[in-house]
Amino acid sequence: MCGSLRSVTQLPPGQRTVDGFPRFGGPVKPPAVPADPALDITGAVREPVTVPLSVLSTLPRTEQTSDFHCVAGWSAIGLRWAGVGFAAFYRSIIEPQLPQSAAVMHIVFRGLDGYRAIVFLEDALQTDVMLADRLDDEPLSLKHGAPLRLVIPRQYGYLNAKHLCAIEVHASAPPIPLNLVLFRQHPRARVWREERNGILPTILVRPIYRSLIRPFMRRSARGNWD
Ligand SMILES: Nc1nc2c(c(=O)[nH]1)N[C@H]1C(S)=C(S)[C@@H](COP(=O)(O)O)O[C@H]1N2
Ligand SMILES: [Mo]
Repeated sequence: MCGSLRSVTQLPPGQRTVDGFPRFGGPVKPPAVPADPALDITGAVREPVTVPLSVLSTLPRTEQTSDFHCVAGWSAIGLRWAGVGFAAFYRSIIEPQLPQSAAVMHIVFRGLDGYRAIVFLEDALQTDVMLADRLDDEPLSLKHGAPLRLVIPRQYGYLNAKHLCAIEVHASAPPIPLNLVLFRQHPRARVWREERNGILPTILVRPIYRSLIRPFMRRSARGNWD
């Protein structure tokens, strides 16, 4: 009881807890994960490189327990992630590929399903941002983003890209994906500032997004995910 009380008092504005960690968004059919998964590093690098995920085992491993906040208004509490800190990955794998003059401002995380999340470098380098390959003491499931996903707990779920296959570095902001006005995502997506939408006021957006939770969850539960 004390545990749930603590979590509830720490929920960001406009969020409500859900039981467990539902799958949300993403394709109905699981993407095919290659036998030897890798990350393509592209954009403002001297030359694009392909980094096999086995390289992650050369970096220090980290663990964290954090809450997950979907922009639609549900939060999953106390997820135990394990993997590699993004800052460590950036410093030892990406930075050596940059030309000296490069001023990186944005990172694009791409998923095997074609998904793109655009994150400010400043947000991506926070100490709680991870490339996670384990959740709750199990290898990351296909449902939650195998083989590797971004965990960026202070940003809404839509920046927590699943099924990572590429990371792009950019000096200026690339165009934001998905541009129906209603769903124009906020570029920064900070949950504690309730940056839910790039255009519409929060008070209007909350009930609209909330009404989408049920249909999205129903859709996401379809397909063969286990
Ligand atoms: N590759 C990929 N990553 C994605 C998405 C997606 O559709 N494809 N949806 C995002 C959204 S909107 C949310 S809320 C979270 C949901 O993560 P979950 O399905 O593990 O609950 O994944 C995010 N990452
Ligand atoms: Mo989301």
